[in-house]
Amino acid sequence: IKRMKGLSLARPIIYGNSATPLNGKKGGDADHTHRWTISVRGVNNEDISYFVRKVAFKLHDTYDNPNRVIEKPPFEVTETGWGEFDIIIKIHFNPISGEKPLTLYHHLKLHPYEEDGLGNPWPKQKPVTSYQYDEIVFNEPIDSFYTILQEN
Ligand code: SLL
Repeated sequence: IKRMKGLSLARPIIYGNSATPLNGKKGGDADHTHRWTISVRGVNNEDISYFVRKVAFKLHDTYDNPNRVIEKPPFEVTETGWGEFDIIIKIHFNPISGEKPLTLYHHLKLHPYEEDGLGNPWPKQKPVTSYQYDEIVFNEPIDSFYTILQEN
């Protein structure tokens, strides 16, 4: 195994959630108030599967099968529910890379802030989003993985 000494490469990702109130529409259970999607994706929806092998989303234990492993893009989970909680996101990289999985945390956001910052209440039934930009840095990547990163 040859490593690219002194080199590092970064790849941008966006992770987080969107949520829409169900407004009484049929969701899952009767007490569910929102439909939401948690996702890990590339900037401008760039396909990240050349370096991401799979993504595991660990949901709250109130969900059936809370560990959701997504093996191909889009790396996302859509659910309905009633509450906010922390989602543990574990990104597994292309096995060629030899990189350890990366763990990220995201607080699922369902409810908008109470006001818009100008003193006006935020409409309760408006969809909300909570996304973060991040850069995954690969330090001294294995040469074959370096080639894959550069070619995509
Ligand atoms: C809270 N600490 O109390 C948080 C927990 C859990 C939300 C929120 C489950 C949906 C289902 C669901 O929405 N859990 O039953 O499938 O706010």
